[in-house]
Amino acid sequence: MDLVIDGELNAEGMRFGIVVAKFNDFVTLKLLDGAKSALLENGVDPSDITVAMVPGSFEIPVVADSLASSGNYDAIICLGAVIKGETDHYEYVSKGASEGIARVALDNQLPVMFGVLTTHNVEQALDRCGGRKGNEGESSAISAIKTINVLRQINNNS
Ligand code: INI
Repeated sequence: MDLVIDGELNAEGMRFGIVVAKFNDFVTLKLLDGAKSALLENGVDPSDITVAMVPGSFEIPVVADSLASSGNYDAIICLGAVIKGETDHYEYVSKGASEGIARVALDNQLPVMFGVLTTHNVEQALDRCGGRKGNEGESSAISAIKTINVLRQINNNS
């Protein structure tokens, strides 16, 4: 029979680092609220959540890497909002953030969530931080818990 490994949504005893970009904080602070609520609802102790603020999404990877390599966290949740402007800056910031975050995850063998919105306008961002399309912070927190539990099952079975 197939062995199917699936992560359950139980976060008791888990420790989380959250990195939040202050740029576009009218969006990112709502992502933070969503992420924290989801963690607390699923059993995380408030004292097991560390929040690190960074100036913009481009600075997320270096701080996420520092938290990840400390060994103090089961997952890192990265939250930002890159909103397209008139120049190419958006492309560089979103590429730096996404590629950097992916690298931090693999370099540290730790779930590092990409809760960075990359949208064409403010409306799309507002829809995704507690509006019509949910809250990306909340989804990232839930994904983090499930991924930790998948990795735990794999590592316990090997
Ligand atoms: N940072 C963001 O998080 N979102 C943006 O939309 C954004 N734009 O559009 O410029 C942004 N820029 C700042 C960037 O993340 C760095 O903080 C800055 O370039 C200094 O390294």
